[in-house]
Amino acid sequence: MERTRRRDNFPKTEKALLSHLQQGLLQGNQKEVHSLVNHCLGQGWKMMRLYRLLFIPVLHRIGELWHLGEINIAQEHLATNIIKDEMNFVREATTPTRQLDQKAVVSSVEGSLHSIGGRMMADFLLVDGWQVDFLGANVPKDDLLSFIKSRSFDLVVLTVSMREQFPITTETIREIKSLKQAPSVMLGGPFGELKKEFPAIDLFSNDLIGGLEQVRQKFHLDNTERMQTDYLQNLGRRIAKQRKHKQWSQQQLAEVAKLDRTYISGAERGKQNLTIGAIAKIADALGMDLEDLLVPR
Ligand code: B12
Repeated sequence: MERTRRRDNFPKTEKALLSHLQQGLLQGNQKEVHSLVNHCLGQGWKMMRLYRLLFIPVLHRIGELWHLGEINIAQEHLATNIIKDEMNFVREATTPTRQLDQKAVVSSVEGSLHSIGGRMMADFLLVDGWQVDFLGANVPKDDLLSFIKSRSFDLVVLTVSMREQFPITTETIREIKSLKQAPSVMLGGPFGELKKEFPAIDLFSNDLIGGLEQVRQKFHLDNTERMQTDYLQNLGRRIAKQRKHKQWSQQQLAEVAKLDRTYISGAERGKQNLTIGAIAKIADALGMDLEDLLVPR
């Protein structure tokens, strides 16, 4: 009972959710943070939305407070580690949208202790169907090189977080690019014009979504499949909502629409690639205009 009431009490707006998350992190209240994340997942939030609207901004706010001396390193570490735990949870709770043959390795350059941006990029690639090895922070250049040589990667994703790391980054990229059958290299971090500093890189970005889009373009992995999945899931939700509104069972809807119950069940779960004819029958049975069912309002 207590659980249900608390879940329902989470703020509605993204801004308020972000403040709530920040408060939970600063209090070190992992349970509350976890409930909030669970709540968002329950509301249909996807990994990318959670990272983009909550995790990244809250880490930036925490960084700002640390920079201003309003919180100490212990508090910052606790908050960061709670977010890392929640990222693990979200990753486990997310099913990749497809399975690709492409392999990537994601690593921070030697000397960089910042690994969360790279972890997030690795998660986006995983969900996008890539096979990913995530190495984390501060990987010595020579060890990274021998790791890359020992497997065949299509893409190496590097994070550089501070200017002091530029010389070792240049060196790392040069050595990767001189390998036989060199993989593509993406460089990410907070800097704008990385291509000027590192002409040998294939892709660069100072934001994660932009980075993912570049990877999709470079490897010709368009997202029509993902769009179809999302569309079918939303369509299924609209069907289920209208059916429940009429207080019908799936069997009742199937009978009126002259379709099989398993077809209706698959459609509501977004698992059935519906024909226009079937959608028309369902719309008709539910007393809806076809357009109202096809197009979200
Ligand atoms: C957590 C944290 C740490 C943790 C890191 C833990 C970990 N496992 O990663 C620890 C405590 C280790 C740490 C150490 C340090 N930190 Co620190 N840290 C942070 C903090 C609070 C959050 C960083 C974070 O993960 N953010 C979330 C990620 C997703 O955001 P992001 O890093 O900004 O990444 C964005 C872009 O850069 C880009 N991006 C990043 N990586 C990648 C990768 C790819 C492939 C792509 C495409 C894009 C991309 O996309 C992201 C989203 O927009 C920031 C505050 C802040 N403003 O970010 C400071 C911050 C980054 N740290 C800072 C500093 C100064 C340090 C230290 C030097 C402190 C010290 N005196 O020891 C050391 C650095 C040591 C080193 N050699 O690297 C400064 C950096 C300033 C700068 N760039 O010059 C910041 C900004 C804090 C501040 N306001 O001063 N830090």
